Amino acid sequence: MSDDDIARARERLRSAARVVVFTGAGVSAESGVPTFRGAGGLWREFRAEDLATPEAFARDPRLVWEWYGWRRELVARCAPNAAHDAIARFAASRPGVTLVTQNVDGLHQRAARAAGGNDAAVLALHGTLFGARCTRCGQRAPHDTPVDATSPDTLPRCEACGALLRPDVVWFGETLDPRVLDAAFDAARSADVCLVVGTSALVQPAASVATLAARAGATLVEVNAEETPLSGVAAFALRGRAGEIVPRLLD
Ligand code: BJW
Ligand code: ZN
Repeated sequence: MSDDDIARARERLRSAARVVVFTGAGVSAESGVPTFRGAGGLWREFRAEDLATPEAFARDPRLVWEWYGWRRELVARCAPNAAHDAIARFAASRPGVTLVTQNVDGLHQRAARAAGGNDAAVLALHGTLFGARCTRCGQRAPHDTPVDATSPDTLPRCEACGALLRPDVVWFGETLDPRVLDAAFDAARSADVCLVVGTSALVQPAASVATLAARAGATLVEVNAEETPLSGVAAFALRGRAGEIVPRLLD
């Protein structure tokens, strides 16, 4: 990656009418939030089958809540980094920017609020760590109070119907909220540039945001510490840390 690559990608972003920014766990790595795959990733230490599937929750909701409670506390101690901040300023300073994230950590939303932008406009494909929804009636609510997971009887319950609440995230084998996914795909299809930051691009249907955009003619700009399946398709595959490269592209 040369300074010239960054300058050319930066110019492409500056002159684009419509930009989709698509992010994954790598954008939050420098904030101290663990990624999923790769060294130090959550799936190296924990089995997704035990913690991030509807079957796992049905089997042992206490264990699953305990894990999500731990992740909530971890993320609550983290702050948005230079990449989140640059993306938030970029989105707040011009029209035509759609931010699509796979992350459930809320750091893009916190950065958006700090930049005077619209945190509600962030399309969070995989939900949020700081929400819960009812396993029976489906009612969703913000939920960021500590969870007492010492026993199944102390787990949070729905105010409306009394059934068990679950984290408001999307687990393996579950469908994504169609309104959020459709909005992301629509933005991808009409984008001039798709800036992809810190995702292994392995999880579907989320990764299709990038491939749809590329297929529809968008210039793909990838920022990642490592090569991914998107690197070969990207017009610019910028190798390095999001917190260093993204501000150079967007500020
Ligand atoms: C940096 C950096 C720095 C690090 N700077 N870069 C084939 C077999 C089996 C299943 C499937 C299959 N094909 C499709 C599926 C289904 C499955 C899937 O995609 N599986 C694949 C893994 C194979 N998908 C689903 O199940 C989805 N639903 C679905 O398909 O519904 C239809 C359906 C219904 C019924 C039956 C079948 C289908 C749902 C997927 C939900 C994913 N959920 C999770 C957990 C969310 C909640 C939680 O957080 O607890 O979402 S899994 C996890 O992966 C999380 C992430 O959002 C997602 C993506 O990960 P991400 O963000 O890319 O992170 P990493 O760690 O993978 O990558 C980090 C990157 O950053 C790396 O590239 C680093 O290099 C880089 N990096 N530091 C720049 N400083
Ligand atoms: Zn309910």
